Amino acid sequence: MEYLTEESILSRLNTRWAGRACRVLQDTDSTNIQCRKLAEEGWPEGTLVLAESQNAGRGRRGRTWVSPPGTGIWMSILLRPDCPADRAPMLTLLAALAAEKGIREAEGLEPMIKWPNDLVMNGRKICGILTEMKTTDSHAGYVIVGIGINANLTVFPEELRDKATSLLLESGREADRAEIAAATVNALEKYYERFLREQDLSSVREEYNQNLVNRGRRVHVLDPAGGYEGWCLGITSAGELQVRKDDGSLVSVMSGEVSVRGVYGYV
Ligand code: BT5
Repeated sequence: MEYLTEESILSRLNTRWAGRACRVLQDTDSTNIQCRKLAEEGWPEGTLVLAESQNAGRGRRGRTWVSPPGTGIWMSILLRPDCPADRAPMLTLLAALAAEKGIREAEGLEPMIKWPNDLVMNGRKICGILTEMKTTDSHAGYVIVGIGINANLTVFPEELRDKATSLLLESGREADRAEIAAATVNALEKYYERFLREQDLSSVREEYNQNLVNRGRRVHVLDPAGGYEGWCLGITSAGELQVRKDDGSLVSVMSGEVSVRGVYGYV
């Protein structure tokens, strides 16, 4: 196993600002927590924090993210987007697309996106994104985009065995963590600059939809106000998932409110 170092990341970046300030930690609570501390201290946009392991890795809504040492890419990047706070959730979708591209470029593998914040291979999760934001009034103050990629994990806790996987388990060979991390950050800088220009996902929508595992499939929308099923058409430029319900009506599902599952399982 190769240890991650700042040098191994920096030497693979082709960015102007993303990842240029970079910290690699050994064991930490959560890279999102550490990145947030740097944000409060005034570190610049693009600051990147990686860790070999996290003892308090987290998912959405207080869920836990399993982050054992030396096997994953557990990283967070600091963004300071000039946009209204209600547009920041789109950054989750951008990060998913960037991670998908990073993995494809670095490893030649083809994970798919499960809207809004997962990557999957063969129906199992290999990557999750956690976007956390500090708002000032209704403006996005700073945003921490946390990306967890299961690169070389070989064992998972019992409860994840049938829904999680890793690049190593899928491809049979060890993944190059520094290469994937840098390729993801390289892609993210490009997508993010387009997002800032357009203030939405119009320029990446087609690429996102091409990589969207849900597209053209039957989905079950788990809405607290009442679940329903329908056919998934893809995302809108605002990052909502378009679903055609069985009564013919078209709904735009916002991330955050609901979860989406395949009718026969996780995807
Ligand atoms: C996510 O949440 O998928 C967001 C995960 C973000 C992790 C990164 S790592 C770097 C940064 N620092 C952090 O502390 N977090 C970010 P969610 O959609 O809520 O999914 C969480 C669920 O995924 C859990 O409840 C488990 O069921 C499952 N899970 C936990 N660990 C996993 C893993 N390593 N691989 C696949 N699934 C996992």
